[in-house]
Amino acid sequence: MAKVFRMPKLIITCALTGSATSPSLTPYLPITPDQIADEACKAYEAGAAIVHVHVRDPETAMPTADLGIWRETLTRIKEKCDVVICVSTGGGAGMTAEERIATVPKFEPEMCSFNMGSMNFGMFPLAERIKEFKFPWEKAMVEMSKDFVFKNTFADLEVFAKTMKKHNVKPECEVYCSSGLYNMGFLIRTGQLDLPIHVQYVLGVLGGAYSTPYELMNLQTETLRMLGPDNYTWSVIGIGYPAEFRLGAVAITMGGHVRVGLEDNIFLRRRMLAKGNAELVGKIRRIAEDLGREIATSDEARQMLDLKGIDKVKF
Ligand code: KMH
Ligand code: ZN
Repeated sequence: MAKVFRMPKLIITCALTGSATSPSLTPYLPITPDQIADEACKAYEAGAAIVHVHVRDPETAMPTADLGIWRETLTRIKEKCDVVICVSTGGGAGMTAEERIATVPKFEPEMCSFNMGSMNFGMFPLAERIKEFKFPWEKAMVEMSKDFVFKNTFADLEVFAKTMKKHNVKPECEVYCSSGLYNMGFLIRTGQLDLPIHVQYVLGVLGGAYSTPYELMNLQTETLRMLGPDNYTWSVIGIGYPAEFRLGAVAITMGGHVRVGLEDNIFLRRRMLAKGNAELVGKIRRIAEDLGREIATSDEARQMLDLKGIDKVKF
């Protein structure tokens, strides 16, 4: 008889605001440190164990690397709830690698994102969907993405990996297509990344792999071949609607974990905006429970991902 595969509890991550989501697309995008902290705690109460954080300038809503705004945001989230905070090192268009990694030595969070290579990152097709831009920088940012390279060279990867290791911050390896996996393999082989690692497949970016179950299966199968079953945990992001929920359901069925949130998708249903991150978390939670998968608390996620704990952060 076939062995019954006992699945781990599901870790739901919620990506609260991002840098690529234009504020003109939805009025529900959190902007200020207070709004982001509120959304983090609502997402936590809805079932998210981890929140993935970017910050924005409270006046202009533009993604920023300002460490004062970062500190305010991280402190407020920590004061309000016990969610795991995963800080973005992907940043936003125009930020240097130095600006993107600066939060790691400064705040030593439990987790941070770690993007596994350079790539095109096109948001320009969105320009046609936005009739009126709320902020002047938005149009330029969307259009410039046609000629933008998301730069994560081997030199950048080396600096990022060293900094994360030195400050004991668990990387979440963002893999957008198979080249990211092989870059990750190189970092592991050369001792720059330690096993077990946590991989986040990001599917549906224009410049990366499509957001279909086949791409997810391919990447996950290749990771398994490279690392073996005990050396990694994995999660998926499906960009846009319905990919966020469809790929989430596939990952839930396969024993992986899921990320949702306004950074990746703004719709709860076809043509219906989510009125906040908690609605997106609530929906994936319901799907998971209907499929028989239990939800992990933040402390269970800390244990599963071997995180150092919130008492060890510097904010
Ligand atoms: N915005 C997503 C497509 C990061 O912040 O490091 C990927 C992401 C990267 O979340
Ligand atoms: Zn991000």
